[in-house]
Amino acid sequence: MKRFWSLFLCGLSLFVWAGDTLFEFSDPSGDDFGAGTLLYPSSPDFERGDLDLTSFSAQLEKDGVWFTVSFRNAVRSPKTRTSEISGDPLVDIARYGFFNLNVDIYIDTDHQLGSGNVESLPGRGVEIARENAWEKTILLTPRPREAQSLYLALMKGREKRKLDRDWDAQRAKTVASELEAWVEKNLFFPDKIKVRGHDISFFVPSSFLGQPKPDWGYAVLVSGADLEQSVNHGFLGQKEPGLMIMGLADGRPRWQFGIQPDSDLFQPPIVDLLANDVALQKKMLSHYNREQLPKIFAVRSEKMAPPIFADLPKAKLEAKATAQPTPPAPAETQPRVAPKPEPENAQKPEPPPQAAPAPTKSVADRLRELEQLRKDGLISEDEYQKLRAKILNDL
Ligand SMILES: [Ca+2]
Repeated sequence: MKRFWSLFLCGLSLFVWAGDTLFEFSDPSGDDFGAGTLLYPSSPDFERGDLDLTSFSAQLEKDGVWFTVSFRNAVRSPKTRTSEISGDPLVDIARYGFFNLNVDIYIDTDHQLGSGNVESLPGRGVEIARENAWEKTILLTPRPREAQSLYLALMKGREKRKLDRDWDAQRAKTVASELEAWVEKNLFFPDKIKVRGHDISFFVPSSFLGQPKPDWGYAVLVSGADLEQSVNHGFLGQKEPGLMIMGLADGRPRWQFGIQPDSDLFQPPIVDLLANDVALQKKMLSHYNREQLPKIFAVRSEKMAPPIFADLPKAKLEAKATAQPTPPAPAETQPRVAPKPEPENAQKPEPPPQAAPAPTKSVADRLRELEQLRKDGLISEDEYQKLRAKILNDL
């Protein structure tokens, strides 16, 4: 009889009801330094503590879930700020009450090794551990609509490069509709958002998420938001920009995260992540080499066993970057559309190229890329004209 009751209670705990708190995970304070050496941008729009995650919780509602991320500092408001690029009020582009951070949430719903995706969003420079391969991803970002179109444009670009000469108008159409369908099922960009004090809450409907189970795993990454990426012509020369994320640079730049002297520029630009101890966060973000991106493990419950890190071959650990300004790009070999479980002997990601400075683009190339951005709907007519004038100025 005792056995029956414990089985019954076990089964019961797999269900949650509207109004229930699904979970509340806490994260240590004072660890908003990535692997230990990240420095905040020198811009007054950032201060230590802004991106310091202190808890992640979820409340079940009738038709979805309200997730809440809390930070050590009160959430910074875009009110009274102006864009350094266009001079427009920041509230015009960051309309949801916050502007300087992104939170990525990768959810593992089935706990099957290798079932799901391990690739993170562009520019994160990490992958999700195969043990926690994700089925659903949520990106909380100050410009969700723009992030979604930028994501689609980036993925379309990847497919185009892959298909190369086989790319034509018909192919472009098919790829675009496949990508849209894939994004609708797998990625969500919340736009129902409440900012209160230190908290940002955001709603994710059950039409996307399904019925959440208490044993789902969550990998949560906090990064700096590059708000005006789509209008920053600096990225026009790069192969593939990140998705609304600030990268790393030497020293203490104004609009990027810096690193302490002698630390590795290849480290991921992740400022904080959900892990119940700081040592584990440092380990996850620093355990990588040229062929292996840092692996992020999901949090499932406070009592779960700590992840085990496989030894990395020592010979490959000399990956000390000196001039590569961005973290290694996710390997193109990992399929983004209709992903399949990764076989044990899957091809390793290509090592990032040796630190070669990106070639300076000609004015004509930059104008063509700008034209493409306008065509893709990533910039407004006004932004287009301003940037065009800027580029022509360089002549
Ligand atoms: Ca923290």
